[in-house]
Formats: sequence, C-alpha cells, structure tokens
Amino acid sequence: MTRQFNAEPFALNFDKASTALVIIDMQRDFVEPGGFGEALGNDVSLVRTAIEPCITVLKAARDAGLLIIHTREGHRPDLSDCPPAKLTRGGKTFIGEKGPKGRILIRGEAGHDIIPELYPIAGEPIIDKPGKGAFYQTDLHLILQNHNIKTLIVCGVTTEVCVTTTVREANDRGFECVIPEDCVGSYFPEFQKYALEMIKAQGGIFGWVNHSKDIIEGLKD
Ligand code: C5J
Repeated sequence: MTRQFNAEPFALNFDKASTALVIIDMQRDFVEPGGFGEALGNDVSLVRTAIEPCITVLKAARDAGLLIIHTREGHRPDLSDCPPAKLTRGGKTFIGEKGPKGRILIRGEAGHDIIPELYPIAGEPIIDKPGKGAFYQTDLHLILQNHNIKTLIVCGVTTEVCVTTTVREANDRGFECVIPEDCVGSYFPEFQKYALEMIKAQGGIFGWVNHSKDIIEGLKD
C-alpha cells in the first residue's frame, strides 16, 4: 500500500514493505563523553539531542515491521583496513590510540559499539564500515536489494559527515532517502543547518527532510 511521509521539498510516497530505517554510527565513540568525538575537542551534548528522537523512530519502525539496519564506523585491530591518509587525521587524537573507552574506532572495543539506548536486536543487521559512507566496502547495497528496498529513512551522526555521505551514495544508487532532522546530529550547528538544506535544495537533489513526528505519523496504521 502506498503511503506518504510529510516532508520537504514535497511529500514522499513510500511503501512499508520497501522501506528501511538506517541508523548511522550511533556509537559510544561519537555520542558519549570520553569518546573519539570529545577527544577531538567537540561538545557531545550537541549530538546527543538525536538520541531520544531516534528511540521513538526506532520503536515505530520496529512496530511497523520495517527492515532496520545499524552501522558502525571502525577498523580492524591491526588497522589493515584503515587508509594511511585517514590514520593521520584528527590533529589531537588518532584512530587506534588508547582512550577511556578502549582503542578509538577499533572493532570490538567499548567505544566502537552502539549506545545501549539504540542497541540492535536480533534480526537487525549491523554494517561495519571502514569509511564515512555506509555503501563503501560493505554489503549494505546487497542487503537492501535482497529485501527489495527503495526508500531509506536515515538517522544518526554526524549529519554532515557519515549521514549525508551515505545519503549521497544511496541517491546515486537509486534509493529515495528521507532524513528526520531531529534524528541526526552534528557538533557544529551551522553544519547541521546547511547539510540538511543541501539535501532538500533544488527540488530534493539528494533527498527529503522532515521530522521524527512525520515518520511516526507516516508509519501509523
Ligand atoms: C565522523 C561520522 N564524524 N560517523 N564520523 O568522523 O560521522
């Protein structure tokens, strides 16, 4: 059955059976004090605003029977999948260094894992990604194709980095993406504003933007 999400720049038609929720990198390293984000000098309270809205959208998506996918940015302990050019970025703290939550952005370490509030349940695939975009060097595209998915609700952090990189990748692969603006977060308020403007500008050049209440309303029976 075709439904609609209220959204900008115009309402988005979707079908529950071909819609997935993708929650990007809600990892302790990015949203909790003592993680990578804070070590880089950022105020994590700015991204923590996305947690509560994400909880409500995750619940609505679970209740509606949507495919739910979680992603985590990170690397192998031997860093063999981390490009040297990425290893030298950060200025203050570097991937693989020891921090209060274990080695930064390393798979298996406490900081790399998803926050307890949004923890995946059985049947929800977790995509471990070495890059910013969730399609790069992962099996995300294959999983979405196998489920006949056309529409993606994209939440998570950070808005201008991994969220919009994934939306741009998805858009080029033919998916229709909607971002509920309160379900994404940035350490930089102006980046949050303009990253979302860029998605919906020019008639929705990359996708749609709405609010968690629009997602919940659209999924309701
Ligand atoms: C960053 C991300 N900001 N998940 N990663 O490095 O947005």
